[in-house]
Amino acid sequence: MIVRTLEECENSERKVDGGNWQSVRMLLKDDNMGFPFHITTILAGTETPIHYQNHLESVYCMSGNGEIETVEDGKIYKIEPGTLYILDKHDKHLLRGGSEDMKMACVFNPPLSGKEVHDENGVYPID
Ligand code: 9YT
Repeated sequence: MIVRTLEECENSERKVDGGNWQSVRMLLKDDNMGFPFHITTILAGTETPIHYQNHLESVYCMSGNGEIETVEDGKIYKIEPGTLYILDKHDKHLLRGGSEDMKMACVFNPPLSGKEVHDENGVYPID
């Protein structure tokens, strides 16, 4: 069994700064669970283009506010505590922080190995 706290992960290499966001990667590929688990903060007032061409991701909002726009159809979805969005079609999107930072719980398939940051197209490489 593995037990980790957010605090100890924040004070380790598991915390990654993506500029508009920070992610604490509490569970990663080398834990051999088949999925990762990240606590991500999306900074207020930011806009981040993301396109996970090599991954599926689900994101649950625990606090804060913001919105997500799917690029293909221009639809905008409000994000607030209790909202789960599921990028089941590798959806290209714009993620916007609102008036407060958003705290999100994120899982990916396949799992991340730990150091990934978005490339110029908002993509993570396949490990
Ligand atoms: C919601 C989202 O994808 N934010 C970017 C960071 C990502 N959650 C990560 O790498 O943990």
